[in-house]
Amino acid sequence: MKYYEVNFDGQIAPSHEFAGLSEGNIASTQHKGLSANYHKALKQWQAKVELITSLGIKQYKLPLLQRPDPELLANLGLSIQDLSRPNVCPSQLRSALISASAMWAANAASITPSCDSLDSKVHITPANLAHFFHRAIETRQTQANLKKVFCSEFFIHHPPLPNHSWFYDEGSANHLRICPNYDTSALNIFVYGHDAFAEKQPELKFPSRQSLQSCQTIARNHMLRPDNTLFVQQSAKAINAGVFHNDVIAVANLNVLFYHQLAFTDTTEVIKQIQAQYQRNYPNSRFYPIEVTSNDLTLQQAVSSYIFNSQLVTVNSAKNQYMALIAPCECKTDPAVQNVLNKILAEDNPIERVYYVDLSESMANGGGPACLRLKVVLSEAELASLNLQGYEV
Ligand code: SUG
Repeated sequence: MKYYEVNFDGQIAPSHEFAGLSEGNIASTQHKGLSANYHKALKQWQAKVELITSLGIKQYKLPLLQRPDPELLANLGLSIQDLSRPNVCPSQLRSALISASAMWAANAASITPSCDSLDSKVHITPANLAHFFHRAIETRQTQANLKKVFCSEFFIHHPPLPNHSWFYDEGSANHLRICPNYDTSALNIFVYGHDAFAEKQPELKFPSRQSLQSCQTIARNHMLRPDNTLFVQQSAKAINAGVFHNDVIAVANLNVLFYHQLAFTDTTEVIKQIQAQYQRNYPNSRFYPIEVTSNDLTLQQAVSSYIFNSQLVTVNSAKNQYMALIAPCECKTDPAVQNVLNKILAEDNPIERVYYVDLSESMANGGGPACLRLKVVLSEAELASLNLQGYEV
């Protein structure tokens, strides 16, 4: 059966602003209170999805969440008018209630493909996004929307995990799949910031937004092969440098993993494990770990350029198949980042092109190209069964 990469982007809501709601997300904190431009944000996003489509990659959008959410307003005993009464609804609560944060669809859910699961179903768990209020309030509508779009017997919808730090879950932004091609069952790698039950907790100045327990629960519920699933801890250094999701420091596509040396607690060991597992499972294929060292790029440079939040896509051209990075244009300004990209292009690996996209409006809230999309691998039949009317781009 043929499988494809399918991208579902979140839509930009007219209430897009820079509210500084996400502690530990440096861009969000730095841009707090600056004026945001919805029309510019929309245009920038459109240019990105058009680029993806022009490369022959399947691209759709998810339904827009209603902001403010009428059900939540009723729950809080607030009227629309109350949103502009600071004595009733403080500005922080107002910003959270109208936040356009659902645009970052990489946090909408964990969706694992049918070729990975023991029951051959596509499994879907909406992320609880429980750490921040403005994100936690996405889950109810996101869950309903995912049920609307992924509506056939191919899909199993699980409820979001419980809203507690033991089960903090921020979706596919902390999940990587490695495999030789889309039709093959993959090595699933879940990346967590904290193990809720560990005696020794990492020394964090910023919050960890994904727990080991949520990763384990998702892998269990999604019926992933235990012998082909890894749980890997993010390094405290990375979180403390502003890596609030793993997709700020690592990106994978098929047999390529592009990551920073300080992405994980013991990156050398993690790569060794992936390499060994890959060779065992796919002896005829080569795994390409592309490591960027701290000498090449500091964590600060990685975070300010968002180089690892590029989308890494497979392009089928008339001549050949190659991979391309869809990188934020902020990567153009730092010579160290340019050196890294030029080195990748020159070396022996599948990445042959870098396309730059200007997403400054989303980037100012800590959302790069990869944050804006939920990447799902679907078979032809699963794709044909979706309810996509109105969600073409
Ligand atoms: O959760 N920013 C989002 C950015 C999410 C990026 N997604 C991925 N890395 N996959 C967050 O921190 C800021 C909103 C504000 O400050 O107005 C915000 O929610």
